[in-house]
Amino acid sequence: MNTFQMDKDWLVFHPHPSRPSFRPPPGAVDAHCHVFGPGDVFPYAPERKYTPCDAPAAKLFELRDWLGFERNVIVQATCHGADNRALVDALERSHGRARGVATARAGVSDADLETLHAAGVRGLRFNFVKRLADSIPRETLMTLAARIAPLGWHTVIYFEAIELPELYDFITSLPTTVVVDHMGRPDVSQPVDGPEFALFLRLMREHPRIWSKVSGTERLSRSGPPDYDDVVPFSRRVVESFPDRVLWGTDWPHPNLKSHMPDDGKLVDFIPRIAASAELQRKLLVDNPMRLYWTI
Ligand code: 0GY
Repeated sequence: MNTFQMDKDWLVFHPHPSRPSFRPPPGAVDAHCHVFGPGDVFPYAPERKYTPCDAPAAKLFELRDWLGFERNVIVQATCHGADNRALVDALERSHGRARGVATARAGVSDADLETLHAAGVRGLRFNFVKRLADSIPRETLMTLAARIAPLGWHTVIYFEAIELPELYDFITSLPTTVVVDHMGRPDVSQPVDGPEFALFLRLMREHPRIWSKVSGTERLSRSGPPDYDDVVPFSRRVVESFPDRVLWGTDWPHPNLKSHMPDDGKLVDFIPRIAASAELQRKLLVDNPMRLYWTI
């Protein structure tokens, strides 16, 4: 029996995504997705801000195959706190076809980090989205980043655009490669050439160690499905300006979406609209994630 009841307004992932018309290039990586539970095997964290539906590894790998991807990067979500067991289990079940981004607290031992590395973890995620995670002192995060740097790991950062001015110096002083989730969550009702997104583009332009995921389309869009037109100029700008530092992911199982649940096949069909050439698509889906996750 599952002891965890998902939140009443929780939207469950799409049961039958369509087969995408766009065929990802051979070796494509879905570089932002999660596994949840199952809660009766891998309990959700007491400090979580939401209780999701279970979204186990087997379902994720079914989706990977259906959409035409070969690999996944599984990102620890806040509902599991710093308990990475569900993530590690999924990595083991992937037989080398998944890498992970974990969450750790100050007390993590070197042996724990080495165990995570052996399982396929290559980064730590710092979550600054206030509705998702309690704040952790910057010094603690900086110390963690300094500890993972020698392992060749990177830092994944999740924040809202409005927080960027305050986070800017912290992000740029991290001693690792930094990957920003969902382009720093821009407000896409503002112009792509407006001051808010300009700051994000400046961050990327002036700091070659900073990468961006051009994922989260369904999350950022105000115009909504099926076309998510308002996100296109933002994602396109990032892909075309920084073709060697971008990653794409489904964001399955789409935690905390309240308005609609996307059809993952349609999200894959969005890719050619933001990466128009075969070369950009190969960098986004194959070369970049392989370099970051499979060469160390
Ligand atoms: C995402 C988004 C969300 C959730 C989490 O760790 C998490 O709980 O990342 C969100 O609610 O925006 O894309 O991973």
